[in-house]
Amino acid sequence: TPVDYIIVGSGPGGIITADRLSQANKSVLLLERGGPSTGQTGGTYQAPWLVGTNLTKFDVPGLFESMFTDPNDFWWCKDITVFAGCLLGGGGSVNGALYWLPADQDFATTAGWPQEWTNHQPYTNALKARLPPTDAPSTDGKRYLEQVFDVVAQLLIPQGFRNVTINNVPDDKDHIYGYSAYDFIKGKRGGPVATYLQTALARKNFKLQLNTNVWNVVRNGSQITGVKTNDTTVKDGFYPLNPGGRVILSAGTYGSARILFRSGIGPTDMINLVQGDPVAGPLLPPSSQWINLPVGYNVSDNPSINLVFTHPSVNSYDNWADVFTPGPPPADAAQYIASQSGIMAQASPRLNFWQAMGATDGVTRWLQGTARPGAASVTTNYTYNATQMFTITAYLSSGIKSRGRIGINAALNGLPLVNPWLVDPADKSTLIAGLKQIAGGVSLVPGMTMITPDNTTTIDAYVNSYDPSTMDSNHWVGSNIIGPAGQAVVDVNTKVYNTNNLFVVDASIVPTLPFGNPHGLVMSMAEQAAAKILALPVTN
Ligand code: 6FA
Ligand code: ABL
Repeated sequence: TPVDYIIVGSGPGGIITADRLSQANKSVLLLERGGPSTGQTGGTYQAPWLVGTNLTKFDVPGLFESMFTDPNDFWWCKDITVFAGCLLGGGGSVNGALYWLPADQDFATTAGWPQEWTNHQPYTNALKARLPPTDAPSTDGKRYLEQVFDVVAQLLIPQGFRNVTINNVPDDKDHIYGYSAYDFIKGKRGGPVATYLQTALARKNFKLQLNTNVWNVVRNGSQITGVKTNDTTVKDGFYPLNPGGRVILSAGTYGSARILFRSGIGPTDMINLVQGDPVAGPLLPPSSQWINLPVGYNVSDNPSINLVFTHPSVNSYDNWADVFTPGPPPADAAQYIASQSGIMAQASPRLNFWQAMGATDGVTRWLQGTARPGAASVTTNYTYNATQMFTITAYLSSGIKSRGRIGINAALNGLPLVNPWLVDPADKSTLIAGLKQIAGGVSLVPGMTMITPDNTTTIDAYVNSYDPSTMDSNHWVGSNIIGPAGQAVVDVNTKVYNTNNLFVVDASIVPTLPFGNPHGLVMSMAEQAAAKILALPVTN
């Protein structure tokens, strides 16, 4: 049966949009290529120590680091070369859940947003009301494994940093630090799946369909009539729209770009790759109907560099190596199962900090730090005690100028075509200055040692030889950038240029990276996009 809105992808962008449109009495079909995630959604993938509960890998915050070490990693999109979540909830079901309410500057025109988007407060407030952040996710309200917080605070205080509750002062991002904040709820993964999706599911005019991969939109010139999927139970895999209906792509920065290419929308080189594919090629509209837009350009991701330290007070929690199997220390497992409290009720980060940095080009950039027990990799000639190691990841956030390009290859897999990290020389010198400042404070903290890089490697040399793929922060935005005609992919209402009824609402429309890890901004943006789409008269 035809619907008013087909939304493609159930990440943070898609779920919130679907909930708000269905709340306005539109008939909404949410198509998701992956399967269930949390126990509440019918997910069943469990750590052995959780058998007998309804808690899946995706529910338990303390299992976050095992996303990167579990050999059965079915949740990643296998046809995208960088990390992207292909399951209900998208990236929001596998991420670290660090959750920052956007600052005014994150939606400013200086950040590339159209003037009409700058009044984000009503939408951010709506988000906060549905999904309040917490920096004490354990159900007993206590904080656990806080040694890293204490040590890094000792590093920051002499450098003039102040301790704040970060989400209480979103605009205050210079020389501040605080507890890591999350969108966990009651000691479990919360996010849009546990909140917005549940209110949508209660409505008769909303339907969620899993395991349905959208290949392309079906269109007649600028008019979209529905979507083509891999679903063999419906004729031609086709899902139709009502007259006046709309398709909203929320398939993520890589996923939505690929659907556009496969629909004949984007740069010609990408559509030509689609044309060469035996399955996708014949589904393209005739080349006279191709729409040339800068899909895949203007992409950014925070460049991030890890520094690894040890301190005698720190408990690296065995570098999270055992949390999935055989399981965390028995007392921690029992505590979590009994009451969703304790160490397993939180993901790995313990402290976040921000600082404004001047740069040689006169443009301010912000440094964000995330500190956590354990380390992803250590290269050192020190002998060190692995049970005492911890990491500070330094991200360059707002103000970065570097941009890259993403696209597809001949197999139609999504991938970066031009890496977006530290292309701009002032981005690079600013991040290096930030790293040097962190490293320079270490000697003031008794017992703290920086082991990667070690004393034979300068910060400059460390950055210069850093594997670009590990500079990836998983914060990809911009492939379907919002902005003016002739420069952008979507207009001020998130409608794809030169189409009547095709929209994009996900990280891909974000013009520049916000201060923090981006999914909080993406969710506020979806609140605002849904309002703009509902207000837009139907013209088709
Ligand atoms: N952001 C934060 O704010 N805090 C974090 O701690 C954080 N950590 C991570 C992280 O640890 C990892 C490993 C990753 C990958 C990302 C992290 N992020 C973090 C970034 C954050 O998760 C993303 O910015 C956010 O999820 C973006 O939301 P979107 O709605 O734009 O897109 P998603 O990729 O989440 O969802 C797309 C959905 O569409 C998926 O469910 C996918 O399966 C589905 N889909 C894709 N193609 C499709 C198709 N053709 N047909 C049907 N469904 C499709
Ligand atoms: C984020 O926003 C990043 O996208 C993730 O990369 C980050 O997690 C989480 N938040 C938490 O800060 C890191 C893990 O802690 C590392 O162990 C892992 O190697 C890395 O992601 C992979 O990108």
